[in-house]
Amino acid sequence: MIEKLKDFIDEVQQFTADTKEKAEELRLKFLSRKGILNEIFAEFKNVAPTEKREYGQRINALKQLVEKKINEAQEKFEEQASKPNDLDITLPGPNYSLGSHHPITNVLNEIIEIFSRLGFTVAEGQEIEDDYHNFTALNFAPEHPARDMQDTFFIETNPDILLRTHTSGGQVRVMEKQKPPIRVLVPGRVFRNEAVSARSHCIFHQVEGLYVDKNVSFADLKQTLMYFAKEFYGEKTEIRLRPSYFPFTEPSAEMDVSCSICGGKGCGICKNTGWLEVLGCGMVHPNVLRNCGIDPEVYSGFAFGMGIERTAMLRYGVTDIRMFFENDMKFLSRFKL
Ligand code: 2NL
Repeated sequence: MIEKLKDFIDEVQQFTADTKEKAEELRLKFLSRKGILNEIFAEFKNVAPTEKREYGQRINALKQLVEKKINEAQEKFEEQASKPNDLDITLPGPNYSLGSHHPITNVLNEIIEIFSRLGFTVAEGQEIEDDYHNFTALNFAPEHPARDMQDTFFIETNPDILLRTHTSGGQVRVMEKQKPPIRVLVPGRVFRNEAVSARSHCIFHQVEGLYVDKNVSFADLKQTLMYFAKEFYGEKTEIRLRPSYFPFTEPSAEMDVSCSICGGKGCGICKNTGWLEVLGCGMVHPNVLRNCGIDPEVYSGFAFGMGIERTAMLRYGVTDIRMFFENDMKFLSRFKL
């Protein structure tokens, strides 16, 4: 009997709990209800009276040894769990991933910054406009094709309310409220009922500018836009004005800048012309001034408008306008500063 106990003590002494499972195995084998220790205690009554004392001492020693081994193992595992030994707390933490402005915001801010140096301030119109501010005040004839459902999104229940097709209604509202001199930029989202493709979208952004005062001339228009072109597209940029037509300006023009990609020599971007069309402009039509309560005999003005997506495509070499609306993280992260 005593020999058997000695063997168990040897066995437990040699035991090292390298896994939780092994420690649990040891506990089950010795300490559970049907475990070895209970078995040995049950044998106690059969032990010869002379051996009872030694037998009892060895049982206690075995029990304490098993408990000690299990406690040691538990402490070791707890320590490992709370302090994984591969964690180096002196290493720098992961970098925060900073967001960035949308490329449309970047380009718009740059345009605003340039014109603000010439005294232009910013006004915001409203995306939901009425027919008067979007068309009538701007000298659109009653049957003008832009008023067609095909081109403009109207509110179904009220054909007088629509999604603005340009930001000009914003300038009309400024002229209604404010006396000249007026120098204002109106940026914003505009809507056209058109098929979406790589080159055009039914939603896009525009920035328009308006300057009204006494003696504002076409020369002022040209000089202002040339300053903008050189600031935005580069010092060496040249401009050219071609005659055009808008209901709200007379005369009207389109402005081209010398191609900033090839320097005017001709390339794929400017389709070998050396020129890029960047904005429309003109002298504010007398009817428009009159509609806004400004006397065209006393005041004159110029106005211009440009598409921001178009401008951003040129600036960043983006070939599909739809990329600006997809919120594709790979695309957007290209514009981190
Ligand atoms: C373009 C052309 C243009 C205007 C916008 C304007 C506004 C008022 C009066 C007169 Cl209130 N004109 N705006 C003038 C000429 C051209 O935009 O191609 N935009 C993308």
